[in-house]
Amino acid sequence: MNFKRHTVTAALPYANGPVHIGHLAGCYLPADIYVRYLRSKGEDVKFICGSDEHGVPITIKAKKEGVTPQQVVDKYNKIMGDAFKEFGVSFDIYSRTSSPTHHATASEFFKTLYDKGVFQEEVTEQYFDEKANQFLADRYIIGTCPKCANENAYGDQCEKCGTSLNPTDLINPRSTLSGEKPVLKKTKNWFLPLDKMQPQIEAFIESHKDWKTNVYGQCKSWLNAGLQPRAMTRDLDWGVKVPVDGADGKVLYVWFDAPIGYISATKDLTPDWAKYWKDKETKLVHFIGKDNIVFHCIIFPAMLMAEGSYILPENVPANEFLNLEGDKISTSRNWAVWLHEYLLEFKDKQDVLRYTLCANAPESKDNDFTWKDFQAKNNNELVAILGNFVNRTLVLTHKYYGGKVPEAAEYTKSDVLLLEEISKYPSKIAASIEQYRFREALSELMNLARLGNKYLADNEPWTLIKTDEKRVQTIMNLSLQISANLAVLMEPFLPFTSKKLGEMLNLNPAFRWNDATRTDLLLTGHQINAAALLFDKIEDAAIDAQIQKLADSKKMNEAQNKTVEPAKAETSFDDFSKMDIRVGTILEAERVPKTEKLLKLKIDTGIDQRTVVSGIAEYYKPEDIIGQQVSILVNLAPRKIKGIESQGMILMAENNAGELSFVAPTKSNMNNGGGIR
Ligand code: B3M
Ligand code: ZN
Repeated sequence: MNFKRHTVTAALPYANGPVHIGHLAGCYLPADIYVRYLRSKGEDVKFICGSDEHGVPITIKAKKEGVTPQQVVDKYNKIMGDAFKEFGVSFDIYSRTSSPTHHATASEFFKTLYDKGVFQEEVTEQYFDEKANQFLADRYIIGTCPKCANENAYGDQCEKCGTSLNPTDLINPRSTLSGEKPVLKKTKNWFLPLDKMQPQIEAFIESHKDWKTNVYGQCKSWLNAGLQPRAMTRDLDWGVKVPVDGADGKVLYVWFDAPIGYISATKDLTPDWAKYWKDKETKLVHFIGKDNIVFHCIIFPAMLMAEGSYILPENVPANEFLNLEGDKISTSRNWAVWLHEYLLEFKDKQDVLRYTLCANAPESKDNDFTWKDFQAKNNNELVAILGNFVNRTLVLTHKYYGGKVPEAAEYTKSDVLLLEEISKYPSKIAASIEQYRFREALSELMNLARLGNKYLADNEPWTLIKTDEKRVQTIMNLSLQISANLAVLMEPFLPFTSKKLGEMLNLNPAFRWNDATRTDLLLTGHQINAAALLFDKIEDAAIDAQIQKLADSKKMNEAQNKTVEPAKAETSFDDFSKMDIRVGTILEAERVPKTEKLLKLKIDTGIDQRTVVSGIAEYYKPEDIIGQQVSILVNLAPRKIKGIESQGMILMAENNAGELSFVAPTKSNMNNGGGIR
């Protein structure tokens, strides 16, 4: 079926932290590529997003930061919206679920279902934290997943296996507020009878066997397990109030209100919103991460079906997860590449990240981002292939023709083949994009640049210019046309570079996707602008700094997570004063061969000079500590370490990153000289 228009949504991220590469790769970048492509095709499309500002993730964050939930969402709505904009994610609106439009829309939606008698009103026993005096919904409760035994599954979902859960499904539940075992308490809630709706939902899923296998497969496994009624309200105070009598102190379940956020955002965008949600000729596509599949493929469609006047999603292209340097991205462990930090360190290189994340997108399985690969993709692909081709073309055009497009005199057989090849790229790339295969689409785009590069290398205009000027004109004309086509076709993937190249070519900005089938986008005599490099090499130092930053993050975490040893048993003053501690000076230091940690030191204790073996090689280099004053326990019984008799012990102190340093006299007490006793 052909559609008249498109509504494309990207998951509303919780407004509880800045944006990292995992967000971008998982859903916002593919959605943006898709939408930019549709726009370039001249399609009528609305690209909808905003922040998800309700639910327990927000209240937990507020508690952690010691501020109100409203302050949390105000702060992060702005930070996240700005980051998306800076990376060229071209939403038509970035809205928020705390907006009055949203509260009204979600409320009304609930009321419609309520009035239609869709909900089952039920008093059930829910977990309650007596210490915090609060019901424990969703992320306020964790426990063992009954399906995969993950010990930290949330009350509404296990993030490990994706199963959607109710708090009462958890084995060994505990409150995340107090850590206590919760008690059961009666409360009334409104349930969506998914069990009764199963046949309808099943028919819907079955009509979409074309969905990505990971998405279709997950849906099937839920359906096979049998859908259960699910509470659409919660005993919480942050969210959209339940708009019916007898519901004081209750709000809509965040996964009820959040997807309605797509609708309210569209309302905020255009008075024509209903067309984008209710007209059967609109194609609705949800871009999400894999942990949101059940909500977008089963629960939200069930809500829409029950309401009755809305269209259902045509596709839900969910990505898997992106890992970072072999480890799961984690906000709490600061194991992430934050977009705002990236921009400070790699100024104006948004497209390099977009390129790497798309080339490595976790489309069909979890994937890994590594800094080395980022560097390689930049240096070996963007610089060496795309940048190099365009640069050679533009520089030679300036050199030979003062920047005026030369006339293509006569095409050789191979030129004709090339022209044919070029004209196929728009449909090749389009086919991949329309099937949500963005990696494949991007690699086809690069193949066009490769084609151009090879054409230059095979024809060597720089050699030919001495013997056959006419031929060079054709070669350069064709290379310029390829550059122009690249500028148009790269736009969805690399919008910043596309703009830059378009400006350098002085290309008519009205050219769109279908124009790139042509090979005359630049007319003979057309004046191009000065050439500048599209990409530059990223040096090892910049990459090493990023790797070091992650290593520091890991160290910091290990230090924070280290359990503090309990205090040792009491000791007496007499025992303490048996220890003879003096200040000594290191005279000599050398590594103990075949060990990682040990240094052999010669120390002047004031009484004598003696040898001490000390485990400090990780923290100090031998050459740096000659002359250093240290505290030394001189009456410790000598013992052999690696065959060397150690006659005492150097006193060390440990900081909270677990690093050791000498306990040494400071300048102010050094004058006192002698041992401290
Ligand atoms: N906020 C979940 C998430 O950020 C959720 C998505 C809502 S989409 C309607 O993973
Ligand atoms: Zn699980």
